[in-house]
Amino acid sequence: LAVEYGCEAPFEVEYHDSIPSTNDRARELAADGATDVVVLADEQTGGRGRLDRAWSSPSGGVWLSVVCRPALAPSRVSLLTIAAGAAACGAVREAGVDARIKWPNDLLVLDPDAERGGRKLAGILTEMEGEAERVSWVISGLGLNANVAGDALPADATSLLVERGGDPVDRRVLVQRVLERFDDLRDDPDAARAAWREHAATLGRRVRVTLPSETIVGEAVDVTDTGALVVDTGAERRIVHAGDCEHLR
Ligand code: BT5
Repeated sequence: LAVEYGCEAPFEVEYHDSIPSTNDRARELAADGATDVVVLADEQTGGRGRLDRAWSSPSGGVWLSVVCRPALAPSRVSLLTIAAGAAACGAVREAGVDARIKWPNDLLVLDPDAERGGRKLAGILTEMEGEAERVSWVISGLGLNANVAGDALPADATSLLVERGGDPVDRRVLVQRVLERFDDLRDDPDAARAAWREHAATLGRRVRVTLPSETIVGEAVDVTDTGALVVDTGAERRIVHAGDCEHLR
């Protein structure tokens, strides 16, 4: 499989058949000073989502983490989640699957019959370390259900294999496209926002965003230049930096 991928510019790729978590390995590399490195695995045995949730990562997926050192303040790091989501969504759509982004980090195949209005195809986990002024490193972790059978996934999930009627994708091409797009968008907030808006399912939708201290309900109207969601509650415009977002009917 390492041969299937090869080594792709603009990132150096470290490939693993099986690893606990590419984000954990990327953290080790970041701590050693690495940058512009991608850790890519066929299978993860301890894949992580946000808030210590588990991420199923059977063989056949695209489980990858990019280490970079952008000239960004920590408050703007969500921009990389926006860039990664837009990059992944663009690449997925080139593979013939009509996915959309649910803010901040889910790629969904929309389906009005599904419990959450769509089936989850991919998720992003962004982690960082840094000072007040500037980050030291950022890791953008992407979990994309590529050539994974439906029965190996959680009930409300889907994969490219399922959506393409059993026709596997060329993961080498897919990863190459994701990384090229991410490289184009990561230093260009305007381009990242524009690409995100183009692929977003959330804009114009009525949403409920759950924060640790409160719940905000309203219409999602935009994403800011820090990657935050702008929600119009009718009474005011709220800027939401992080949280779980649900699309309401
Ligand atoms: C995410 O978390 O969506 C971020 C997932 C990031 C995974 C990548 S894989 C490469 C890198 N290395 C890692 O260890 N992690 C990153 P969150 O929004 O918290 O969603 C987690 C929820 O998605 C779980 O609680 C399940 O309900 C669901 N889920 C778990 N595995 C899934 C899968 N393979 N496909 C779709 N949904 C899944």
